[in-house]
Amino acid sequence: MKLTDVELVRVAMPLVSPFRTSFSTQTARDILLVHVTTDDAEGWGECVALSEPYYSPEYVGGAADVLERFLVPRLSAVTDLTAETVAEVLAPVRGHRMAKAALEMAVLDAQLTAAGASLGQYFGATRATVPAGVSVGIMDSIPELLDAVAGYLAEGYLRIKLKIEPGWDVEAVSAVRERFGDIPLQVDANTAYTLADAPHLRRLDDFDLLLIEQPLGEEDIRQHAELAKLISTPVCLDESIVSAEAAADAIALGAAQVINIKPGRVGGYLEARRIHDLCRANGIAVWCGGMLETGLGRAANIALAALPGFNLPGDISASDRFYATDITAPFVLVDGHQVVPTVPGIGASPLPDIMDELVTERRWITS
Ligand code: NPG
Repeated sequence: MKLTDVELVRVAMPLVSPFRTSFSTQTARDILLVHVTTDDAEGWGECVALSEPYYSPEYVGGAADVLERFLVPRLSAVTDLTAETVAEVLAPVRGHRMAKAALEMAVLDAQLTAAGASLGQYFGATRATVPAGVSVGIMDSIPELLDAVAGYLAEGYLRIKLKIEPGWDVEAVSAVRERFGDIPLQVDANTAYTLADAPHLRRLDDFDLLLIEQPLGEEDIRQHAELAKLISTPVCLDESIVSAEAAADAIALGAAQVINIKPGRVGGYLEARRIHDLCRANGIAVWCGGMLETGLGRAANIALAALPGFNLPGDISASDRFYATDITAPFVLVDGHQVVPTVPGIGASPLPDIMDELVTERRWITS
């Protein structure tokens, strides 16, 4: 395959309600899509970088810049391009995993479309549906939180994840447990604590949580191993796991009993697959994280989550959890599950009429 053209497309997507985490409050997204044409087929990728560098060092404007100036020119020079070689061709550019992941995803979509294969088939997915969990942001009050959780449970979500931060943790978890009983429940701190908070975090042990996600800093892998000895809630890593190497180190150190796999964070779906394989071989539980993706990223995440090692529900909610109008045909829950796409390619493509309404910028960047 050879890239013939690459288009960077920005879409503005308002969220149905503000989504507050310990690092930001999102009310709308400025999403970068990568559209490639090749001599065989076209493909779409989605960049998960947020507008500001508060979750990770990447941000959407930086991702567009590195794609235009460094990543696309490198890939355009390759004449026998495959999705499996994208990471190696882009490796001289340090970091920028979310930008690289978007480009690899677009090439993979084109390759699979040309071959008439779905992403699930390519991965060797073993399930036709995957259980969906939902991530619930930090709220202004406990009654507001309980209303939100009640709504998501009524919609069929099979697991609730509560965002926490100092001042919004034990009380919120306790209220949800008291009201909804023995539902599958987990928490996500997005690096908001330090090891000195261990005695406080230990109070969460009483609530039989599935896991606590990324309580400490991104680079504090050893400290997560220390924390894991001090609390009984299983420790799950998200931000710290930027590659299969990082996952291997975290497992060896005892820093992660569970790993959240996000393709964008680790540089693409192929690296995500390697982390799945590594965790499966080591008996580490994994689940598929979400980054407020449109239907494009959602489709691909659902296919990934259908691999056999994904043994916990993912953050793979329905399109309407975040967006009133998605850029693809909407993903809807069926008995709390998402149906794994079977169409060729990554599993979804943008609907032109909706794109026309939401696009803020389109830019062809190939020579
Ligand atoms: O379901 O797509 C979803 C969102 C799940 O909470 C979620 N994502 O820290 O995991 C996270 C958080 C996030 C969202 C992180 C956007 C970064 C960007």
